Amino acid sequence: MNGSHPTNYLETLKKKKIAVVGLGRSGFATARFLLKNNISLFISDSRQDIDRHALEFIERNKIDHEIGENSDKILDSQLILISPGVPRDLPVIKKALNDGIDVINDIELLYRVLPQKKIVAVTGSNGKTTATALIGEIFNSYCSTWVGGNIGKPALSIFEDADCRELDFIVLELSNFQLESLTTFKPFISILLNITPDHLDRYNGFYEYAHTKYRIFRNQDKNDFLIVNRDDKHLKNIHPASAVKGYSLTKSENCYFDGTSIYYNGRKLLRKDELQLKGNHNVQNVMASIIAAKIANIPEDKIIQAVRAFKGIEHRLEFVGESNGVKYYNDSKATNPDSAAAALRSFNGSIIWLAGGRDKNTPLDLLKREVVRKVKYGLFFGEARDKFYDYFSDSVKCSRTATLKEALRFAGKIASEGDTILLSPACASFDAYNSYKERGTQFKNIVNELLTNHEHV
Ligand code: UMA
Ligand code: ADP
Repeated sequence: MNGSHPTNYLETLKKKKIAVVGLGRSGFATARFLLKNNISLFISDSRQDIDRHALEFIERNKIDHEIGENSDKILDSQLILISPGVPRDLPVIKKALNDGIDVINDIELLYRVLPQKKIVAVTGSNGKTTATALIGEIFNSYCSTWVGGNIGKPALSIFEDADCRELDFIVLELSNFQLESLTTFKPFISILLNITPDHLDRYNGFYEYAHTKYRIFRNQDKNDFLIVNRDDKHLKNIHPASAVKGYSLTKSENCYFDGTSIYYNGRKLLRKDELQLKGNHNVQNVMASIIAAKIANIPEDKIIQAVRAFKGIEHRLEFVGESNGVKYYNDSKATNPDSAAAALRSFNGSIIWLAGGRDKNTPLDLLKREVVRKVKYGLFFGEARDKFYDYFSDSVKCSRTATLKEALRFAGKIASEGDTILLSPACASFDAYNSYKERGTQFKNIVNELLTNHEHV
C-alpha cells in the first residue's frame, strides 16, 4: 500500500481542492499544516461558537470558510478531511462518498505524507491512552519517538513539534472514530488491546463497533506486526496478514503473566509489585507495550526501567488520599462498563462505588459479577442513576443521588475503616460536565476539601 502514494504526496495536494470539516483540535492542526505547505483549503464547521484562536487564524489568513453549517459547498472538493467528531453518515459526507470524493482524516494524511515512517498504532475499547503513553516513555528512553493522536495531540501537530527526519517512531492512539476514516494507513506495529461495548450510541450495534477496530491491521502485510490480547473473546477469530504476537493473563503466549510476574518468551522480566500501576488490566497494558518495545529492538534494561518508572495517568484509577483507613480513588475516565469492571477487579472488596452520568446505551451485565463480589454499597448519580439502580438494587445495597457531589458526601457518611471510595462511573460525563477531566477534578477537589476539613469518617 506504501507504493500507492507518490513520495511527493504533498505536492499533489497543491493541485487539489481540499475541504477541512470540523475545526476542533484536529481540524485546526490540519488547517495549519495545509496552510504552512501553501495548500489552499476550505473550512466548514457546524458550530457557531468556534474557538477564538481558530477564528482569528481563519480571518488572518483569509481562508475560505463557512461557520454554523456543513453545507454542500464541501462537495466542491476532491479531498475531504474530517474530524473524529464528524460522523461519516452526515448527509453531506454521504453525498461526497457517493460522488466518489476521497474522505479521510488527519491520521491517514500523516501516513500518506510520511509512508516510510515506522508507526505504532494503538487501539482498544480501554487502555489506549495508558498503553500509548507507556510505549512513548519506553521508546523515548532509547530512540526518538513522537506520541499523538486521540491521546490529545492531533496527528498533524507532529510537524510543529518534531523534525520528522530525525524520528525513529511515531506512536498513535487511535479511537474508533479515527479508524473509520483510514483508507491506506499501514502501521508497522498495530496493537489491539480489547474490544468491549462502548459508543453504542454511534454504531448500529456491537458488531459494527468491533469491526471498525479491526481496521487497524487491515492493510498490514507479513512484514508488519499485530499485538493482540489473547484473553479477549472478540479477538479470537481475526485473520490478519501481519505477524501476530500475543499476550495473556492466563496462558503461555509471547508475553504472559503467571499471577506474580511478567514473562517474555518464557523469561521472567519483572514482578507485578514492581509496577506503580494497579490492577491486572494494567498488567495487560504493560505486556502489550513490552512486546512493541521488543519488536522495536529496545534493550531489555531500558524497557524494564521505563515500565517501573511509569506512574500512570491522571483520572485512571488514581489514588487521591486516605483518611482513617478509608482510601479514595478517582477513575473518572472509566466511561464504559468494562473499564469500571476492571477497576472493581483491582481491589479486594469493601468498595463504595460511585457510578453514573450519561449512558451510552451500553449493557451493564459485564459489571454484575464484580459488583456482587466487591461492592459494599453502590451510589448512582446523574442521568443514568435509575438504569443503574434498577439493574443492581437486587444484588447490592445502593441508593440514588442527583449529583456526584451528593453521592460523595453520602459515601463519606457510610464509610468505615478498610473501605475504598471509588469513582468509576461506567458512563460519559456530558450530562453534568464538559469532560471526564472536569468530573474527575471536581471529585478530587471535594475529596481534598473533605480530607483537609476532616469532614469524612
Ligand atoms: N463538527 C462539525 N460537524 C459535525 C460534527 C462536528 O462541523 O457534524 C465540528 C464541531 O462543531 C467542532 C469540531 O467538529 O468544532 C469538533 O471536532 P472533534 O469532536 O472531532 O474534536 P477535536 O477537537 O478535533 O478532537 C478530536 C478527538 N475528539 C473526538 O473524538 C470527539 C479528541 O479525542 C482527540 O484528542 C483530538 O481529535 C486529537 O486527535 C477526545 C475524545 O473524547 C479526547 N475521544 C473519544 C474517546 O477517547 O473516547 C473518541
Ligand atoms: P482509553 O484511552 O482507551 O480510554 P485509558 O488508558 O484512558 O484508556 O483508560 C480508560 C479507563 O479504562 C480507565 O478507567 C482505566 O483504569 C481503564 N483501563 C485501562 N486499561 C484497561 C484495560 N486494558 N482493560 C480495561 N480497562 C482498562
